[in-house]
Amino acid sequence: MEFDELWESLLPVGRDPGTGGYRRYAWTEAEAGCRAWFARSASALGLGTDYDGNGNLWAWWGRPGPGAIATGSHLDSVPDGGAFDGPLGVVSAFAAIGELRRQGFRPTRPVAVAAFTEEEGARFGVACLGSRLLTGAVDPDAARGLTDADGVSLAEAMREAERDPAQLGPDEELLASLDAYVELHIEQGRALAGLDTAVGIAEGIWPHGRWRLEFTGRPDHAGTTRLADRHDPMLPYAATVLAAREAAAGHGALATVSKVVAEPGGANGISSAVRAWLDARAPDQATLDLVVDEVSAAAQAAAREHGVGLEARRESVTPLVAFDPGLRDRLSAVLGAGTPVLPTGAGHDAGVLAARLPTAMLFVRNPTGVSHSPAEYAEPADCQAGVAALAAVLADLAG
Ligand code: HGY
Ligand code: MN
Ligand code: MN
Repeated sequence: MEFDELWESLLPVGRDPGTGGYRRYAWTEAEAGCRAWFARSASALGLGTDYDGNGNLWAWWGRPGPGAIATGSHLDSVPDGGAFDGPLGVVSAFAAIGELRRQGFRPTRPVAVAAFTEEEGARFGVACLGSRLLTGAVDPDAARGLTDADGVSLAEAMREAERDPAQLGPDEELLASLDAYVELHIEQGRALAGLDTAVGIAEGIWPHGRWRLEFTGRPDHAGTTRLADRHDPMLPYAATVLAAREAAAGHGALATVSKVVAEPGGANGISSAVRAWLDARAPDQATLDLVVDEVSAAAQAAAREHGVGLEARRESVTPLVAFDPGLRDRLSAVLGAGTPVLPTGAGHDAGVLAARLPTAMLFVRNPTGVSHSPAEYAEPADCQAGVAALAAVLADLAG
């Protein structure tokens, strides 16, 4: 199948008709639709689909085994995500294999297409959960106990989808069979936008992480409680949002508080609790630590000032990733020495797998740089250029 047909067939799955964004959360019906699409697309190429114990999907061109070259990305989305973040890598992987087949190319090694589960961490909070479990970066017991916003655990959600959560955990045999992983992804910035090239190569990923902050106050009446008598968790929460912005601006980093839940959520009452998530990213670990320390000190000081409790918990962190220099050079040799090499602040499964095997990434130009939004976009010709680049890289690595 060619790119357009694959792309069009995935496009309607999990799209919210109101916003035009995607809500493809791990182990939901929308995501099951994506998994079914994956199996159908693999089968149209004559490839079978396997699940690993962590719920990641694998389609194999050739018999699974040592020396394999893997490609792919993820199919889950953030709330109201765009069509490209994740799916572009999976669709391009199948399209590249189709293209290589048409060219009469025969791989001398197995080639695998992977779709990693819960890459965004949108449902259970831990980003790149599928690849972290695969590599042993997350404890399977802790993972089974993760819960979504409705209190449903990962173990329950997997059982509901007829997968066995007892199988969660590192898969050394699968990892040992992979010689390299190359993930194609839409660029989540505008570095390529002004250039006359549609495809870039990733240099590395900024260290980043996600922290959950729970401010606990005392619920009371908004119309009768004197200001001096309140223990309002909304106030230290607000101070924390501003402190995050200030710390990021002061250190050349990024910090965002975007997800927030106020309990019980009455317009005429003081909240009992406010839960918020801090996302912080920086070019190096020392800067990231500094930003997080400053935000956390400000949150604690504001919580104290308002007589509010504060519990902070780290949900997921990814240290600095420098993609394998040898593999990167090989990609440059295939795509041309002038191919731009770009850093990114966005996390990827390729960054997690980098701890265990050589990994690399290709970025496809994003004219506006917008991502994690229904407005995310790449030109069809640039997507085709991405497929051609990935096909050339796979031919080089697996030929
Ligand atoms: O959140 C991220 O960095 C990514 O898009 N998963
Ligand atoms: Mn994303
Ligand atoms: Mn992604």
